[in-house]
Amino acid sequence: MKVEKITLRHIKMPMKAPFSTSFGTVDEKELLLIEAKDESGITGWGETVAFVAPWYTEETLKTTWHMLKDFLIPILLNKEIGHPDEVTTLFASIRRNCMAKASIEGAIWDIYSQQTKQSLARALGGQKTCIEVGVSVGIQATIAQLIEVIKSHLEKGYKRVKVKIKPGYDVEVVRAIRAELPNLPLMVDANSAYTLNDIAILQQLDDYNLLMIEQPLAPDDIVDHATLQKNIKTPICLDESITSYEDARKAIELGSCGVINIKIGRVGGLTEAKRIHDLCKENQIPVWCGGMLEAGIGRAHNIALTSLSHFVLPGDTAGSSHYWYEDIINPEVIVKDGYIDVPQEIGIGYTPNMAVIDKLTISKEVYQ
Ligand code: OSB
Ligand code: MG
Repeated sequence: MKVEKITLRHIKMPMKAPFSTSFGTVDEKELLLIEAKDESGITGWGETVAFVAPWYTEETLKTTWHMLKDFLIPILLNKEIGHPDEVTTLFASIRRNCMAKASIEGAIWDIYSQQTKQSLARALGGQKTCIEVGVSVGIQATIAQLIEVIKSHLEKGYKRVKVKIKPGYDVEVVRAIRAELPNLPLMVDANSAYTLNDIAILQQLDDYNLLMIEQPLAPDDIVDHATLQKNIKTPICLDESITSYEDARKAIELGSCGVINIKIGRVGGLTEAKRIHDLCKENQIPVWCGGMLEAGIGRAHNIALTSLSHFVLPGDTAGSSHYWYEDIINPEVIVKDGYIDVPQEIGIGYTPNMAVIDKLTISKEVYQ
């Protein structure tokens, strides 16, 4: 394939509820949609996951735009591409900027799956026909409110619940949830809010039968996480710290984690995500698919990835209606009894809803 035309749209979506972590709150989501058209007229879609501010990783909506416009799009336009894996090689001279790379690489995978007349899930090697999903609950104003929110999600069938923690909002929160919901599959995510000085607090969490504790320490650390893992029983799940296959290999070698959360944007694309999945499978490190409050295109890519066999734990890809009044795809992503059906149609299996996309578009640029 040769990509002849790329349209970038900057869209802004109102969220049903603000989402708060230890470092940031998102109350409306801004993102870039990448629409790439090849010489035969096939169109593939991608979505950026970077937030407006760099609180999760260093990338922002504007840095992804800059990278796409000034580096990544010029590299790809009119280049003959045999397989999406080649995109990673074409981008090898560009350091990091994983979310920018992943957004356009996802559009190439979409084109490739249509060109080869298979679902994106199948093109990636995924076999599952449905995936198990959990839900991530942001920091709430009170513990009582948090428990209410959790219960409402359980009624909808979600298979596990993740709650955000930060210093001062941790052991007490988990104790209160456990008192009400002793058998709930529960985990916590700190988004790097702790240091090794907090070992005593993190050890207290061992008493509450948590599935895992996600990213307790610094986003660029795997050494202190290895020390922490030796001192706590609960498995550590790395999120921010894993930005590549190499990061994952080293973290596994050091014993920095028992679980890895794979996010397509954080690791630079589906090809790298699949390599990390395969590595974890060989090393018996369970993986699950993380979320970045994606709109429909990103959500569709997550679902396809999660169809790979070693995504053995429920992910954070909740249904469209959990986040959005109106998603940008047709049909929307539906969760039934805690499961999402993996589309079997050619491509991502959802159609971009142009009426909604046009309504949400702030600006648009075409490159050809
Ligand atoms: O750390 O997994 C995270 C949302 C934004 C940024 C980082 C994270 C999250 C979530 C929510 O936990 C995942 C989702 O529902 O998409
Ligand atoms: Mg996380």
